Amino acid sequence: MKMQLKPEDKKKVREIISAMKEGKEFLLTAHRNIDGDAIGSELAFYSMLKKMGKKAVIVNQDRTPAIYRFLPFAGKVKVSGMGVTPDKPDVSIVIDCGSPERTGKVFSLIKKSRVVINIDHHFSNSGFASINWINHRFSATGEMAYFILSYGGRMLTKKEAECLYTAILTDTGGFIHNISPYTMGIAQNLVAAGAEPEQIARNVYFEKPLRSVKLLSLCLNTLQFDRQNKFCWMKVDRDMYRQTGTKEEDTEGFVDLLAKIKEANIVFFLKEFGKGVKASLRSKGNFDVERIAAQFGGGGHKRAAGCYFENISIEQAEKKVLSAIRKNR
Ligand SMILES: [Mn+2]
Repeated sequence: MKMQLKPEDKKKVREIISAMKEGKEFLLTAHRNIDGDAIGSELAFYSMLKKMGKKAVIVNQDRTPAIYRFLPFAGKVKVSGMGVTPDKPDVSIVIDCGSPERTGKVFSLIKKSRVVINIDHHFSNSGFASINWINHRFSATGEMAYFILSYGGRMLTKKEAECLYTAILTDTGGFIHNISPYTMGIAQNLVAAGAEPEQIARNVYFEKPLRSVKLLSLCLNTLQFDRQNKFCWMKVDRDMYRQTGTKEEDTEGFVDLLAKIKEANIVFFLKEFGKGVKASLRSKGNFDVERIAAQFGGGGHKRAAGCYFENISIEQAEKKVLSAIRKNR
């Protein structure tokens, strides 16, 4: 299926391609608390750059979540502060990131590069780079990456198709929300290029270690409902990790379960993470959870957002999020 871009988007793709041709050493990065869209797009770009004979390194602030470690090239991803990173990258490609600060510790590396390319579909993107391709009409940055990878009739490899299919699948919540007219056409082309929907969905959604389900059972005991304001929340503390032998990453999907509660219009999930607390928020109606996350230095989309509270107890974080939601309700 032939996919057509609008002229202004085509122009951006051409600009990015020529910067990729000119560049020698690339740094690929994305937002902290990395998700499927960000990691899938990074890996696809990594493959493309390698095929072009370029040097490329992927550096992220956080470790790749376990559910994405099946992806091709996932073993190449470096976590900032660990392993060798480029001293002075020629070109940085910042993916799925509303602001450069959202890359966390990788920001200091980006600042050293000659050219910064910003590819993103978030509504609020500051246009911080030398080349900015920002368009919130795309359901995922993976869709934008698709147009770059297939530029000039370039054929995608099976591995690249798997990465981009995963990016789009996860950012649309399983091809459910934010579907643009491009989404299904691109997915069709990715399947034609070798992506296997069943195998990818199994890796991402349908395999959960027993310890994670045990953690969920403890977490569900904390479930609360604000009847008046119609929102639900639950939390995971360090003691629960200890009791079940789990880690922070074993909470994958917990917030999506919360979002299924019919009576709630807004939900949020809190977990103790490192020295602080991570919050994930979801909204079903018009309530903008990105605004809440942004108050605390986070970001995301209107209906799905997140933020991190440094050096704070889970009770304090809970109070802050509750009062922010109630104030804006
Ligand atoms: Mn995204």
